[in-house]
Amino acid sequence: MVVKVYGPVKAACPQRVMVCLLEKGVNFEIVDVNLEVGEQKQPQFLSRQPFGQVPAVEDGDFRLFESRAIIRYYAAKYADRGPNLLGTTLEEKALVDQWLEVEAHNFNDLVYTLVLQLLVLPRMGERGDVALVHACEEKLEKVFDVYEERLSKSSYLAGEAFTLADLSHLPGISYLIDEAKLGHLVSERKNVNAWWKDISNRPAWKKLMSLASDY
Ligand SMILES: N[C@@H](CCC(=O)N[C@@H](CS)C(=O)NCC(=O)O)C(=O)O
Repeated sequence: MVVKVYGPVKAACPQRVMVCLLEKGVNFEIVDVNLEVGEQKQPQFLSRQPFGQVPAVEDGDFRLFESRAIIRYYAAKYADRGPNLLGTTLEEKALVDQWLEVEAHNFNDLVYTLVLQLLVLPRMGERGDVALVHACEEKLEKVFDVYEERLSKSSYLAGEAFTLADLSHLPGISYLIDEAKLGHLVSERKNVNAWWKDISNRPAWKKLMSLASDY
């Protein structure tokens, strides 16, 4: 039975799941959830994701939400298919987890706030908070400085192979560059820039971007 991914193909969190499935060569069906009209807060969707957010997946009888839990699940379920996204040794796995946590707690919140202030609120006719935008940008500069240092020592965040730690950053960095017009945060850093060029040129991400542009 084909995996169903609930969430718009243009939204960052569902993209995290979709790019993982594409990396693993797992067929999936996208079930659109219209965030603009608040479908994610309707009882029918809340039964899949009680916090009213996308994505959620349905895989036969099994349902799961939280994008990073979902990518860990599929990386493990299809460990023998496509690239190894989890690491092999205990230490490699721990490093993947470490950088996934960094993405979730140090990086993502800042990107989320910037996108909200710079794009979502203005689209709703509200003004973004300029001071908050500056504060987030400054914090994000520091996060990228840490990445720059890390990527001067290894090709990918968790070591010498592309893993979930890198994959999980694809939607957020893409939003920063294409939507929030903050690409300088990446391009001004030699190692981060080379890493971004590498991971964003992977066939799975390119395929997802092409799917998203057709919607
Ligand atoms: N921690 C959750 C966050 C999900 C999330 O923030 N989803 C956003 C889209 S990227 C959403 O549903 N926004 C609409 C809303 O919160 O009402 C995950 O990673 O799955």
